[in-house]
Amino acid sequence: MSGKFITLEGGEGAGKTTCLKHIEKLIRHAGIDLCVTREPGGTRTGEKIREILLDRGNIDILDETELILMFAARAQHLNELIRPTLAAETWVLCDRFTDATYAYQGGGRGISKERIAELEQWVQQGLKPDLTLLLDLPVEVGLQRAGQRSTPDRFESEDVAFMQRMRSSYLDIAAREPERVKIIDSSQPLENVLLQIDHIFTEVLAG
Ligand code: T5A
Repeated sequence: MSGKFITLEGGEGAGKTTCLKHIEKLIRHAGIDLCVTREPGGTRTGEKIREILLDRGNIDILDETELILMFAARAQHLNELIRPTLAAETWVLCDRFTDATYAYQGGGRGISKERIAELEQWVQQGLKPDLTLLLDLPVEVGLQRAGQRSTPDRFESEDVAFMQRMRSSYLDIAAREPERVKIIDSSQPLENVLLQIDHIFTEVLAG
């Protein structure tokens, strides 16, 4: 037996922070032990790598460096936190995971899926989320929402074309893996978004 590994994905301004808190509440109310974490980050070393990746001042980071740093943080996260937690039969709820790499570094930056898959295989050794919720909304709506927050980080500063490619990549993954990846229409008002999540979790928590 092992805990369930659940990930939350979406473009900029999709409402992940808000939805993550709601999912956390649903799982804890069901009496299930839960660890909430995020990528890039989740460990001491991973959080240091996150700082490098998000810092807008780091304009010289190569696409390859960015990709490798994502997987470096992920290797640390898997070994230090995710695998031991799942082995202890505790569920893991992770804010972004490898689908984000396919969407941002693959779709956004144009790195080939094959290259990403090589690193995925090496670092994850077949471990994948049991369930992924993809908060999907038109790029313009997301950017408008995200724009109401503080200064944009290195990824939030990318242009609309980057965001469109990132969204398409996410939707491609969902189309290829409909059992694992559930699309949530997050362009809806928040109460409707949370209802869609409730609907999915009624089944997850019953099973
Ligand atoms: N990254 C990450 C990669 O490039 N590759 C990888 O492999 C990985 C793992 C950091 C960055 O790293 C990149 C992608 C990211 O750019 P992050 O910290 O998850 O990842 O960054 P953000 O996308 O910025 O995520 P946040 O959780 O900070 O914010 P969200 O999803 O943008 O959402 P949130 O909840 O802050 O909502 C934005 C605003 O919209 C409102 C909220 O109140 C808030 O003001 N809102 C709504 N308004 C109306 N209707 C709704 N339904 C609403 N839902 C939320």
